[in-house]
Amino acid sequence: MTNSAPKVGVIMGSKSDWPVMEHAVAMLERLGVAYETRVVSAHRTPDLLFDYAKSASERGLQVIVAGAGGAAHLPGMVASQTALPVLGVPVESKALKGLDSLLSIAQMPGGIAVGTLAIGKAGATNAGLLAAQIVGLQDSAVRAAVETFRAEQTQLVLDNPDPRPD
Ligand code: RP5
Repeated sequence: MTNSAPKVGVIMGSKSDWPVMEHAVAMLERLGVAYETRVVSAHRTPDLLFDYAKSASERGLQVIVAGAGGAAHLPGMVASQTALPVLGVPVESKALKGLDSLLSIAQMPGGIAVGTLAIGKAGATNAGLLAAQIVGLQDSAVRAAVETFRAEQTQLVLDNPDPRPD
């Protein structure tokens, strides 16, 4: 985490979600975005969820990234308690490979919005990227970091056109 006050909160329903959600954190670190991360469970710690979501804006957070698997109620319940943008990451579940998580997060009722990302690593990575893009609307250093990342990614593909292994 950086020394400045966190602008992005990365929360997840269980420690078991970390191997996926660490990719959101890695992207925020790469782009120099101040963040905090912790376990907040919709089902096991509902009072903590409410406290976290209700205090997030006044604590200076600008975006919340919430990852959960299975009956993935965390992003939607957080969104119900804050006007901050909430990005939901469906974590792969053992039984249904994350399709349950995806549908739980995506099928919000009209009026309470959650931006739903892809299942797993790609979704977590893009949640970090999208959170940085939102923060970058008001933070020119973060915006520049996003633009540099995108340019480097493009150049990497252009520099390696041969799909065969080295
Ligand atoms: C969800 O239940 C969590 O987000 C996690 O993906 C899933 C399983 O949690 P554990 O039983 O591994 O703690 O709330």
